[in-house]
Amino acid sequence: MMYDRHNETLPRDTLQALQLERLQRTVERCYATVNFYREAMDELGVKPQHIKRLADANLLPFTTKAHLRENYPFGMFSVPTDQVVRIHASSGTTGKPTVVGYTKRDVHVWAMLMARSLGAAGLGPGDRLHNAYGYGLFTGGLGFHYGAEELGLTVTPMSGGQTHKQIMLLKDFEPTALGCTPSYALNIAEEAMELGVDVRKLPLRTGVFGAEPWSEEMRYEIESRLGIDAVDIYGLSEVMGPGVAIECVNAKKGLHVWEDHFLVECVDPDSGEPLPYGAEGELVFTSLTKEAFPILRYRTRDISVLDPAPCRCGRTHVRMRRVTGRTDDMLIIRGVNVFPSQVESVLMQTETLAPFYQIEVFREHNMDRMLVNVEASPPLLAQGDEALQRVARKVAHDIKDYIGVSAEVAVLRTGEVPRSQGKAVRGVDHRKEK
Ligand code: DLL
Repeated sequence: MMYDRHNETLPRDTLQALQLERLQRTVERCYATVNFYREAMDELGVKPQHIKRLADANLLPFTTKAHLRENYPFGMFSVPTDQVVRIHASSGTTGKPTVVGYTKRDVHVWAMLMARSLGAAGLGPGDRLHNAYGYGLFTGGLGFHYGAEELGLTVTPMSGGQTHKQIMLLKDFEPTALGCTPSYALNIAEEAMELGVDVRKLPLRTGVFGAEPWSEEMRYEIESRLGIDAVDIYGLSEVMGPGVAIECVNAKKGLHVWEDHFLVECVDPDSGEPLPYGAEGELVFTSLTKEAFPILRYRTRDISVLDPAPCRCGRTHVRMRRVTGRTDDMLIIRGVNVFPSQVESVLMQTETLAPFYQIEVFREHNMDRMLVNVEASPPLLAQGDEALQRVARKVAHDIKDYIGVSAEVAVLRTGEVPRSQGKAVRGVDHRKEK
């Protein structure tokens, strides 16, 4: 497999010609080998030969998580299972997980795209990656692992958890890069401080964080606590895993979507109609090179905006704005749409707070009530209860001001908000409990 790094800077018309050719092959493959796609396309009266331009992608059926569940476990595979060398599955909070498969070539393409992603984050041979993404059915651990090896980094396959041990290895192995969720990075930073280890003094210089939404304010918090550059990496198992898109360390402004391997669209989450560049909507991905598990127009439920403006790094691939949240995570509070990341932005701008928070929503007497639990920083704690309440009132006021929703704010003591080992649970909606 060629490394195809030159694809990162292809002129857009050349890139789009490549996309069209790959899209046509993918659609043919899906129609010929996956019953679900053949039936869905027949129902819409679409044949592979109808795809003549990239814009014709919107003739194709959408794929949703429900479709994947209905075809559990291997019904969406496009190759006999003896050609599948790897299986991953996304956890799924209820019921059966979503299962994805990879051929040998798929694993290789993924490794190459992850290598490309880590390269965009400024890493290269000689760097050492401490990989604290979970290994297992989750794509984070192995996705980073193969990509880092492909790029020639030294990888420590630490996986998540055992935070004290993580800190010992960060000190002793002197990695230059850290991979984990942003919430876990903060957990590590906090425990390191408790153990008297100043991470800022270690050789660590880059963090590649993703798998959950995080705000720009959270980036500053992480960068200053760990003394590193923090870049945002995006991906999802249904489309491949980590490495679908990443910020370049040069600009840290929007994530380049590797368009030679994925066709990305942004659609209206309600109507499914494609939106123009610059409009906020739901990301939809079509794989262009996958063999075992090709996917057409997957509805991610992730909200973002696409920006085709040239980037100072020279890459020509479209950038997606950091994902502020999933439509599933959006809390509707008295008719106002609230993403946890919006609350996070307000909290992180309050200097006296620590970066640990969780939002709870209740319904009482037919009224929604939002409670924001957030921890005080040690200096604020030292000032006593009166000070905590003053900050709580100020934050409630700011939330009302910026987001337009009334919230109660509880400023708590260190350790009172649950710590994350992987993907943090930011919103707990008690209204859904029976
Ligand atoms: O989280 C893959 C991944 C691993 C990405 C490691 C980055 C780093 P899933 O478990 O299938 O795959 O979850 C995918 O996580 O649809 C988003 O809602 C969310 N997500 C992933 N990356 C980001 C990010 C991995 N950078 C789901 N910002 C996606 C916001 C993200 N949300």
